[in-house]
Amino acid sequence: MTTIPKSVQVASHERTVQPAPSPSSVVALPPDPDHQQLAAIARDLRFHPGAPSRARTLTASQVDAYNRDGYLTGIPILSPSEVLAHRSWFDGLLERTLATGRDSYSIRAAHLRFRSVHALLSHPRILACVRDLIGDGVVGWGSHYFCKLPRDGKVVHWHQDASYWPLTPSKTVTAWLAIDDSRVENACMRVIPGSHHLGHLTYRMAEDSANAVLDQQVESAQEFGDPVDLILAAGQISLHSDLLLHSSGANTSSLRRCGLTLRYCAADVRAEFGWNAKGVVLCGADLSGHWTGGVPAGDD
Ligand SMILES: O=C(O)CCC(=O)C(=O)O
Repeated sequence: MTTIPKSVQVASHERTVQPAPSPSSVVALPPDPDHQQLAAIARDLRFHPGAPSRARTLTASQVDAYNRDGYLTGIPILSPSEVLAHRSWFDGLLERTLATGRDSYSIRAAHLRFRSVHALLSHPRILACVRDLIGDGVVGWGSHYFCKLPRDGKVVHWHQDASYWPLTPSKTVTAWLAIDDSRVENACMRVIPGSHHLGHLTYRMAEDSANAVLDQQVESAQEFGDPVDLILAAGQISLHSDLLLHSSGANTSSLRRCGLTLRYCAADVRAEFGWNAKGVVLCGADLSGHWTGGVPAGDD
């Protein structure tokens, strides 16, 4: 794997209101495609189920549940001391980010900039779960902190991740790692079980851009089912399919709610618009050499 030089620009895959932060080490990637560009490429946006009979770390019934519901939750990954250490490193990063005028949702593609985040993206326990869902060849291509500050008022509208991404087929899964405890009161993520079977849903652009973290909104999402709150203790993950409808409300509490999204796809997924430069092969092989992301040199 190659080491990424400092001072190049990171493009984000998720459309937030603000661009990515630009402290010292930033990595050059092409800009995100807009919605017309995405609509113009052929994508296979269908759910691709995991194989319960091949599960090694998850149980076969967990893989069945993931296939049925589109998510799993409450999986322990980091010990209390490990999560404390990562939180205290992140607190410093957040402080530096806010000091540059960026917001608490602007730290993206962090695995290409920070060794600590690359280490979480390649965490053996997370990878073992992901492998059970998408197969042996696993590429880690995204990492984005969704950090809801106390009373910050921002919402994540109902959306499907795959809708934003120039990736095909949609064999991707997100591990949402709780950096803080994530509860209903501090606006944990919510999902609509089974909605990943509905294909690519119609969305509109969010009108409240000052309060919306992402710019797509699937209207009347709750007609597709009753939302489930994903309550997590710090150090646990949930896993969700790229087609699952999910959202989170405004944090009206005095407690911060930070989660790190770690994005994975199967090695046979193809990326357009240069997104292959974000992906690092973590398990198995990418014989085609499509994914060209590297390991950052350090943590600043
Ligand atoms: O953390 C949140 O509230 C939303 C996360 C999200 O939208 C995602 O994982 O794609």
